[in-house]
Parts: sequence; structure tokens; C-alpha cells
Amino acid sequence: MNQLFRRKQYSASEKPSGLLRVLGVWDIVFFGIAAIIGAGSFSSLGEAVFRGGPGVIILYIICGFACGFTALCYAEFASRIPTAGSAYTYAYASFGELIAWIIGWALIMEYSFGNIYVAFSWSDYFTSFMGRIGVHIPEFLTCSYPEAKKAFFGTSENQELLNAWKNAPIVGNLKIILDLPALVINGLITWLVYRGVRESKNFNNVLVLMKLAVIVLIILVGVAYVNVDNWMPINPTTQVASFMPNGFTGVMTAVSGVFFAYIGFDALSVLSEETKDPQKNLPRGMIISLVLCTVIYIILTLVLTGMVDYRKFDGVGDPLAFIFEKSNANLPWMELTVSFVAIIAITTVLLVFQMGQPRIWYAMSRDGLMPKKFMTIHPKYNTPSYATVITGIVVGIPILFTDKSFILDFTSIGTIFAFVLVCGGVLLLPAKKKLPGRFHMPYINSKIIFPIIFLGGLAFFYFWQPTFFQNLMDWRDPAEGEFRISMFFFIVINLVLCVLAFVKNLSLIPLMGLSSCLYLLTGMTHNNWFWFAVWFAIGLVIYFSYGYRNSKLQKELNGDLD
Ligand code: ALA
Repeated sequence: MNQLFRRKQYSASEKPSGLLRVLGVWDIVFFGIAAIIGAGSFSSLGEAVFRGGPGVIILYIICGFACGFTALCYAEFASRIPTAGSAYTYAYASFGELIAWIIGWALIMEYSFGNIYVAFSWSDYFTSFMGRIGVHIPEFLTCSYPEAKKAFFGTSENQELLNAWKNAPIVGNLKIILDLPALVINGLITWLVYRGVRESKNFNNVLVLMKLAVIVLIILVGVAYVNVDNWMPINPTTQVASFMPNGFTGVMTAVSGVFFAYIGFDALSVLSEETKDPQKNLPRGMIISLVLCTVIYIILTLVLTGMVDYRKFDGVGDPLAFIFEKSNANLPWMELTVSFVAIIAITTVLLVFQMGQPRIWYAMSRDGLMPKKFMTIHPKYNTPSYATVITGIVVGIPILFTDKSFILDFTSIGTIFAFVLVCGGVLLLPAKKKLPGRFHMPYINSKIIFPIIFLGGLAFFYFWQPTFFQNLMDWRDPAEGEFRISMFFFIVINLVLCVLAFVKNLSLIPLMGLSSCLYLLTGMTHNNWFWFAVWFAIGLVIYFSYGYRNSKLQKELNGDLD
């Protein structure tokens, strides 16, 4: 049993030398914005607004907090483990091999599956941009088969998806519907990563400035078209005007889309060895980028929901251009500018993720948990070539068979799960000596504060929604039941955490990270959990049939390392 939790020791000698400490706090902020702002803000914001209405802003604030606490946990790990790494590396050192494998497996959901969603969003903007310059791509070549089918047989009013289903050519019995631009961009990005692209600070900064400039432009232009009545839409069933027309449950169903918009900040922790005075600059840079993104998301949501009734965002993949369409603000020049910049902004996120995945596999293969092939380095381009091609295939094939909302949920649940383990991991770390120049997470004793925050939150909920506790155990209603079961478990786990905080004087920041990420998981449906469990089970089968036996650590322990 102990074998499963064997930990990898990272010695000081593994510290990468030769990395220059050149990055200041604003460089970190720029890298943060480059990785964070992409498909989430340009695309999934539309679906999030459709589900939660203007009140989805509350969810952006909750996610901002959860990610802020988690970012500090990443920074703490990064300062302790000298090799630049990801959650996988950190877990190997703190939790041991099995959990490290599970995180590595979950990170495939963040990086590869995340990129499937990003590729779909890229395609949405590319298609609409082409349409605006007069090149019409047939609808059946711009969406996936399941998406069109779901729209046709469901209640969707999205004309593009309906047209795709109606007009698709038929071969044999099969309608030919595929997202061609998403497939092509995935192929191109894989090729670029295979050939080796270099991240350049200056180029990165130009792209970030472009992204920010267009967002500021959207806000400045859009504000003039805001109709404040749209912020208090009327619920068709109850006829009550509300900021949250579908209630708080409706807001929570948007969790995947909102959370997705924050993914990417975790990549910043790998910069700790290249940051000047990382003790100060790394956490500051991370927090500033998260605060900036949260503020941007809140303002964007306000503008979007003020300009257009939230119900119109059903199935809209390019919401920031959509608000300027003829049927909305009717500003063709804005539509064109936004779609063009979005294509570039989203491409940068595709690159970051497509480069990240092979490097995680490379690390896992080096530890013996994945076949040696994944360590293959291209003789000419010096890139992890085999792992890069496999990433291209893992991203490319599901583009044919999945729909966007499924993949969004799947990515978010896997990533939140990895964050939960990272925050939990920090709680398990022993206290460390303060070393000059290294980040050191401030220790705040949670003994009293955490129970006050949690129990206070429950009390607030009790007064705000008195029926909440009465109905908590009533799981019969399919719509509310799923939410209540998750809430029930969330409350039980947090009560246990309150006791642990009191008895063990746990550190407050990772505890808040853990608790807030667990809260985000309450927004996941049973369907998400089911597929997550299937994915998890496949991962365990692979670990026990391959990684467990071939682990380098295991071989070292047995003394039979070749
Ligand atoms: N946060 C990144 C994006 O929105 C993943 O594209």
C-alpha cells in the first residue's frame, strides 16, 4: 500500500541553473493575462450569461477568489520544488505517486480537452469573421455533429446549428457535419509546436495589449447601448424581475464556463525561477492578473447583459462580436474588429496549452509512468515531438465527436479537481525554513477564522434563503436534487474541515482555496460526475497496468534501475 504513496524527493541539485531572473511583477501580470483571457471571455461567457443571466457576475467573483487562493498554493509549491513543474510534479513530492498520476491524468482534461473547447471557440470567431468579409462557410462545416443533432432534436433556436443539420450532405446514412476550422487550427498549432515556437516576452506583451485594447473598446462602445432594464429580466414562469432570472441554481449551472475563463493562471507558477525577487513579485503578479481579469469579466458581463437580453445568448459562440450584430447594436466595424482580435487572442491560448500538455507527459514519462516514447526529443527541432503529435491527435479526434458544452464541463471538473488536490497538498506540507528570495506563503492560523467564515456563510444563507436547509435533504426533484446532493456533501466536508482547522491549526490560505474549489464542484451535474468517474477509472486501470510497474521510483527502491 505504501508503494502507492511513494514520494519523489526533489533535491536542491535539481535546481535549474542558467535561468536568468529577468521577470518583474508586470511581466508576470502580462503572462497571466496572456494565458487567462481567451476562449473563456471571448466565447463561454455567452453560454454562462444565457444560463445565469446578469447574476452570473457573482460567480465570476467566487471563481476569482477560489483561483486567487489556489494561485498562492501553486506559488508555494513552486518555491519549494526546484524543478519548474506543474501540479503533477508538486503532487509527486507531497502526496506520492498514485495521486500524482491522478493529477497528471486530470491535467489531460485541463490541457488537451481544454484545447478542444478553445479550438471550437476559435472556429466560431473565424467563421463569423469570414462571414463578415463575405466568405460564407457552410454551417455543416462549422460545428460538430452532436451539437447540430442536439440543437435539432432539442429546443434550441440557434439557426446556424439548425441549418447545419438540415443542409448537411448525406453519405450512406450519415450526415456529414464537422468543425473544419477547429480541425485545421489544431493541425496548424500542432505543427508549430512540433517545429518549436519560442515564447517571447515582447511578442507576448504586444498580443496582450491588443487583447486588452479590444476589450476596453468593447466596453467603451458598448456602454452607450446598455439598456438597464436588461439587468433585471423577467422570469417567464414567476413574472418576477430579477438580477438572477433562473435563481442562484441557474447561476451555478454556469460554473464550467465561468471557471474556464480563469484557467491558465496555474501556468505562472513555472516562472518562479525566472522571476526577480519571486517572494514578492510572483504572488503579486498572480493576484494582480487575477484581480484584473475578474474586474474585466464583471464589466464585460455588465455590458453584454445590458446591451442584449440574456436569453439571446443561447448557443452563441462569439458573444463579443454578436452584441454588435445587425439585430443588436448594429455596428459592423466593431463586429469585424472584435472577431479579428479574438482569432489572435484565442490562438495564443491554444499555443500555451498545446505546449503544456507534451511537457507534462514528458515529465511523467521521465518518471516511468508513461511509455518512454513520450520522452522522445526531435533531433532537429529539440521539441518533445512524439508527445506533441499525440497531443494533436488527442485534441483533434474529439473535435469530430463532442459538443462544446460537454467538453467545457469535462475540462472544468478535471481542473477544479486538480486545484483541490494542490490546495490539499499545501495543507499537508511541513513548515519550511524561510529562504531569502523565495516565495513563502504567509501563515494565518485558521483555527477560529475558518469556522467563523464557514458557519457565518451558512447562517447568511439561512437568512437569505430560509427554505434552503429545509429542502436540503429532498433530492427528488431532478432539477434541484443534483444541486442539493452536492451541497449536502460540501457542507459535511466543510464541517470536517472546521474541526481539523480547530484541532490542527491549519493554514488559512490553502484551506480557503480547498473550500472554495470544493464549492465550485457543487455546480457540476451528475452527468459531469459520471464522465469524470469513467475517466478516472480508465486512468487507474492504466496506472496499475503500466505506471505502477514501470515507475522509476519503484525501480530505484528495488535497486533494479537499468
Ligand atoms: N482561460 C483560458 C481561456 O479562456 C483557458 O481560453
